[in-house]
Amino acid sequence: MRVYVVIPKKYSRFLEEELALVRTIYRDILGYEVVGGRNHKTYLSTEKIKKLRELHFDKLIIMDRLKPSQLINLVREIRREVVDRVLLILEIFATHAGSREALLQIELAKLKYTLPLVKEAIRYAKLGELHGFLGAGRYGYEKYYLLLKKKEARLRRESENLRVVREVHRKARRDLGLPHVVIVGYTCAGKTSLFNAITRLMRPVGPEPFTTLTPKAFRVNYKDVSFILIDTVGFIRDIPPEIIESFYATLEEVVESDLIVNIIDISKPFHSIIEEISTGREILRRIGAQGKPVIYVLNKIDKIAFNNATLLEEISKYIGDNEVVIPVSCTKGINIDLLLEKIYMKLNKR
Ligand SMILES: Nc1nc2c(ncn2[C@@H]2O[C@H](COP(=O)(O)OP(=O)(O)OP(=O)(O)O)[C@@H](O)[C@H]2O)c(=O)[nH]1
Ligand SMILES: [Mg+2]
Repeated sequence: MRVYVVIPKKYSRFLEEELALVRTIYRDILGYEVVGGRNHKTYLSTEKIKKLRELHFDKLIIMDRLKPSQLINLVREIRREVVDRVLLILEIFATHAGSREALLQIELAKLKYTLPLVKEAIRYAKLGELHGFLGAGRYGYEKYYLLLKKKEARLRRESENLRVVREVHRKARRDLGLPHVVIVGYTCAGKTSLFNAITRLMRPVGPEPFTTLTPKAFRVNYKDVSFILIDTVGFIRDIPPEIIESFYATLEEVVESDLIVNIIDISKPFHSIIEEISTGREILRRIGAQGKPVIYVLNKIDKIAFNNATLLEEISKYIGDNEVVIPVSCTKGINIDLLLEKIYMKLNKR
């Protein structure tokens, strides 16, 4: 499967990251380009579409959020499959889902996103176009729509059941009276590496985005306290609200935690660091987790020039004077003990 990637100008500073997102699913990238203006009907300009038609790729990936009508118009114009950034993120999630619950959440999110597309497609299907788009081939769009609606209801029920099970588990943990410490952060910041460094477990880590989709909890004993440490799904910029809501099941852990450990990859360019901190804060705010005690962990210090005090200072300044900020390296085990000590102090203060 060979793909061609279109990246909107607003992401031109994060080109490599956006391409990394694509590469988690599509290894064979024929080429990419950054586009500026937007056509409200087809997203891409007529000239661009003409040019793209000549190229030999199987799928067009647009790293932006398209309106249903734009997506469908593009499929008709390019005559090949088109995937936008939301559908791509959902595809990544689907391939990494490690539990029935995660898979359910993703399927639900995908349905929520594709139902309006199918509705839009019904209009065109009546004209005999769009044969097979979104997998509707065998049914015809109207039947397909009803089928998806039914599926959605079934998934919702199953998901609700699983949520209840999760709730029971959490309650059982709560009944132990142990505080909950949850690690959050941008995807690839090193959440699982930190979880492993503290628990001495070997949960999978990796350079590609969204390695972890099923959060894990583990009991940690430190001095005279015990707490439950929880790993989570990573943040990403412009995460669509539908996905946030679908991941509420896992983000609930964050909302109900006693302490948040917010981990940041400081080996990235400065503008990315700043943007990731603010993306993280925005998501925490959206899920209603603002105002909780936070420890900021600046990870991967082994990758930056030793004693790069200015960088650390600049980041700390951005984070805010009253916050606890600790530079660490999860893979080299630097300052993990210091972090544990800070967690200990914060928990004792409660
Ligand atoms: N050099 C260096 N690399 C690190 C450090 N911590 C993590 N990494 C690397 O960063 C990558 C991502 O680490 P993960 O622990 O999987 O990150 P994550 O935040 O759990 O990522 P997702 O689950 O995909 O959201 C891996 O390749 C790790 O080996 C560190 O302190 N130094
Ligand atoms: Mg992880």
